[in-house]
Amino acid sequence: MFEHCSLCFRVRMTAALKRLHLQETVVLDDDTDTLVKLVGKRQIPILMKDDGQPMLESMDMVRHIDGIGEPVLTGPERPEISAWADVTANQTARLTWPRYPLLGLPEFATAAAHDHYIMRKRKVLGDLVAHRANTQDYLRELAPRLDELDDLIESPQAVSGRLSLDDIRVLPLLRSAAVVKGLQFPQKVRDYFETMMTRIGYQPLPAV
Ligand SMILES: N[C@@H](CCC(=O)N[C@@H](CS)C(=O)NCC(=O)O)C(=O)O
Repeated sequence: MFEHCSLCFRVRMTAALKRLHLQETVVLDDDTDTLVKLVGKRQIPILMKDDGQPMLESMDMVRHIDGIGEPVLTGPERPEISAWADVTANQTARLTWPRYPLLGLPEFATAAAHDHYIMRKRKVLGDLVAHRANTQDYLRELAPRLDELDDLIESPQAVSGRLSLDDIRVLPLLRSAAVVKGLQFPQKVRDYFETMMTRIGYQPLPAV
């Protein structure tokens, strides 16, 4: 996993909700070899099951972990939440990707790993510094999205009323968005974020 990766956080939060131990290994951003050795390609997250078999899709990993013992993600799922998550993940990338390498995260612990990330993200998004300079514009554009979520949240304990895959879709995106210093969550979004992070026992990432 990478510490900054929201898809990895889906898996981590599921294990935490289930009070199951998940042995986490953060790889350096340029450590493609380890990933290729495990699954034949560069992809994150990878879950190595207890039987030694790897899994590659984060939602499959979530379902697998939730299926151990009594499931907890049994509440309703709403198409509006999936749609919100799809749009928001695209919209927040230009705010979050340029910030991750500033947070002192373990996947960027060497200069080579750090530069590897910068180079590969620059290919997708363009100049990361220029994106950081546009922060205020991007935050203005994101505000209606957060208001939309505020209207959709049914409870601080579960976005759709009872814990479900909807929480797995939403919470990791909020954790990522919260790396933007100055980003204000609307009241219900803030309550939901704080309640859920406390429940799973994770601190937010630093904000810059
Ligand atoms: N559908 C996969 C997508 C996984 C994925 O896109 N992972 C990204 C990281 S967020 C990745 O491996 N990117 C390649 C890279 O980091 O070089 C899942 O949900 O697990």
